[in-house]
Amino acid sequence: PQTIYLKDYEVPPFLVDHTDLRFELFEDGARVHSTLSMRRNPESAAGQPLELDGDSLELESVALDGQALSDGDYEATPASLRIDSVPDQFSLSVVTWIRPQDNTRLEGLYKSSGMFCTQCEAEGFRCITYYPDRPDVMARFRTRIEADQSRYPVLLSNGNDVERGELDDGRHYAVWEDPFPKPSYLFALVAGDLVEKKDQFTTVSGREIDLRMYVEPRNAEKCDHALVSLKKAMRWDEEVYGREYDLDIFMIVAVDDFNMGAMENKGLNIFNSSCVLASPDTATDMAFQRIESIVAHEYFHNWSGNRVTCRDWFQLSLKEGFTVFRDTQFSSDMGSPTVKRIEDASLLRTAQFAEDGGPMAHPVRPDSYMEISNFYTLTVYEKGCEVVRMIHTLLGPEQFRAGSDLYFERHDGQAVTTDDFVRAMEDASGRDLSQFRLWYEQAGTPRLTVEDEYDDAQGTYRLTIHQSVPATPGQPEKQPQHIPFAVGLIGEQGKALPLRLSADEDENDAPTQRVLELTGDSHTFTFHGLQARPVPSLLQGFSAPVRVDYPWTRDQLMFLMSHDPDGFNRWDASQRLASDVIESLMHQPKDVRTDRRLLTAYRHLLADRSLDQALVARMLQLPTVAALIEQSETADVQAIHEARRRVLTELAVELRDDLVACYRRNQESGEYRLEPEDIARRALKNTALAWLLHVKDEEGRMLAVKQFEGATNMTDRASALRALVNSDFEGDRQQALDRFYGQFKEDPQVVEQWFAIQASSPNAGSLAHVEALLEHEAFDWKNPNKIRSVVGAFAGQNLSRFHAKDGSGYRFLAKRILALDETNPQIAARLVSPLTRWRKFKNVYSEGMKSALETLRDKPDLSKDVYEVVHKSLK
Ligand code: DPP
Ligand code: ZN
Repeated sequence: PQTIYLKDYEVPPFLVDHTDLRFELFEDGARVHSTLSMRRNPESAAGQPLELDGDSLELESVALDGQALSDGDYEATPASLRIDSVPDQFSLSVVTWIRPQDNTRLEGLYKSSGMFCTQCEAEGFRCITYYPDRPDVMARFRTRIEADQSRYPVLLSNGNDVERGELDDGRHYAVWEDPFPKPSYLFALVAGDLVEKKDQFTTVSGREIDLRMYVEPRNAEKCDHALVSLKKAMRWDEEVYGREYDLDIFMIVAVDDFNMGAMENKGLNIFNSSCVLASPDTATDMAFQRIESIVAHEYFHNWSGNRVTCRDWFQLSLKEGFTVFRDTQFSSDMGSPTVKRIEDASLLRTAQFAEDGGPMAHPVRPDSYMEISNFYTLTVYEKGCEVVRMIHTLLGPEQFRAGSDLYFERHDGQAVTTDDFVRAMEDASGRDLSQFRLWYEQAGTPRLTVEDEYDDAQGTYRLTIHQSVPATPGQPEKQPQHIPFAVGLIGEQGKALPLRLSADEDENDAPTQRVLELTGDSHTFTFHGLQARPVPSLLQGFSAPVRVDYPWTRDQLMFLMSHDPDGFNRWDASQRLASDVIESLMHQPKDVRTDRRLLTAYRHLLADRSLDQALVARMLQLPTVAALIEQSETADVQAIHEARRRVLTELAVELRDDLVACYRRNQESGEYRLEPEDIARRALKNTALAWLLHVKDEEGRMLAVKQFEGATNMTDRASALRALVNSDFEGDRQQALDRFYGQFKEDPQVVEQWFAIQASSPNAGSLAHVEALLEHEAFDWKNPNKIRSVVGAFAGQNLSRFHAKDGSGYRFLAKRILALDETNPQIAARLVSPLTRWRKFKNVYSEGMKSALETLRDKPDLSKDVYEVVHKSLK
């Protein structure tokens, strides 16, 4: 496969003013009539031939300005259509035949549970018709859909519904017109037998917007949460960013078979069912929160993505990084900001840091790719979000808002670059972000090494910070980056001390948090007027996506856990302390006990009613095996898993009574409410339950069974099930699994949870059991959610089983990827990811991982998706 480079970007030789589509949908295929009003781009070199993108297309006819062309006038393959000589302005009409029914890649137009739907980002539109399928070609679309009326009563596309009518043979049609020019990746079509849920939103300027959600009839009761979330997001975007919705209707459709989480098509968002449908009986608190944030994310794209879009796919983070930032701000405003920050930072520190340290490491703005689908990554999304967050930190909220206003005003209707975004921020604020741009250009996670020195006689405290950015593939040398480093100093009584950077600064004017700006290899900051050596609270709020090394003592970490005014750093201290304790137990004889201090810290936490209980629930979670792997130099997964289990066992045994008390205190009765206090209460209670079952506590077992049977919501039911599945109570485990399946087998979203709970369990999820799940009646290789909930959960979350020393987990994964590569290469390529970091592991693992990658490499006709990941990983 070919590598595409950012440096080769050229403006499109032809532009499309108007795209007129007519779809005839049938049971054995679909005929697509497209008429494009095109003209040469005045900014492009003259005389270029017309070349359109295609993918797996069967051409039926071509006409130029109404004149049918014959074979010699053009060159057509399933992947391209070329006409050497065209006038400066013309209309091109093309008819293609496609087979949505056989489309297992789920790109372009395909069928899912009997309905037609589309996924065009990034390059799916070319699977529908020949087109200049690139985001910098923006056209006004008019779409006519024709289909059987009884099978497909609902016919949807982007924009406004302008005409409908009946046709012969029981068929009907609908015409949709989108007044906003858009790139082809934002095109969408849906045809199916769906129920409509209606709602309304009045915009800030008083316009009435029709909100409509379309789902299969069995899901009619699962729409409320998405609609409520949508209205909250619409209001929030007006209030916080001054963005008003622009069309008269906004539609959301849920489909079961979907490669991504959701898609922001203009006016017609299409969602993976698991990211939009919810009721208290079927969705957990986590699912409710995820849905709220994804609905908001897709809605926010209407401005950050659709009105202003990307010039090319190297700029993907322009819309994704900014939109993720917007959705994290939104979620933070809707719930607990500290907990939201902890969730985002843990994902970044485990998964994104891993990506940044592996063979697929790439900058937030990549400079090359073979298959763009492989670049919908944690780096582009999550690190991209952190980069925008740092701009927000450096500029402050007012100037950031001014920059965002300027960006939207300046670029509305355009396809632009991340550099245009940064420039708008600079122009609005007067700040120079030239060095800051390295965040978009350099891959790898910067490492900060911090040293300190206290001078008793002077009453000064000096912090010296060194930065280094590691080498990554293709980038051996790095320059220092511009890093906002938020710090505080905590005094003896747990008081946040004033940070005086000079001796003359008045104590009362000095803030207790400062954002130090690091730009060079090393900096020293001196703080004045300190009576005693303080404890530093570093990188407060995780102010930059970097690693921090500082030789904290366990006593200092204990101190920060109970005193740091920065909630994020309290959690961080708990994780550092627990990691340190776990790591020190690795390879130690079995009779070496866990440091008592960890026990004391957890006992205090369990009893602490003054702290945000959602934060307490988070702090009680031991670092995951994935996080511990990421923190180690060369990982020994089994040793990590064992040491973590030992610590968990000891904590649970010693704190047994505290856990039971915590459980009982947080046991709720009464109606299910999705308020932060209730969510925190359930989280705490269910953590306590999981710990009790981990040590086979009899009372815990009784509580779990009772909770499982009496649960009034899925959070409690699934948590009890998970606790039983992760326990050694094998009889109860099986009974609960059977009852759960019996009760929910008609509901795919719940069955996916049932699969994932088993596949990710170190106890229940043996390889043999996971293989058996693949044979289960509810498993379906055509459905990405099922694949993710069994194969993905096993390889991504059941790390002690996946990394079996005999290599069986790796061989299992490779075999499944090989089969999937034939049907859905995008999903196949994602599943390679757990193997890519083989160099991070001890030989006993890495050899097996590498040999699994070699098995993949040796398959003939590998898709370019899998090819790219495998070849880069073996390099
Ligand atoms: N639908 C995906 C997202 O919103 C890709 N744009 O991130
Ligand atoms: Zn997005």
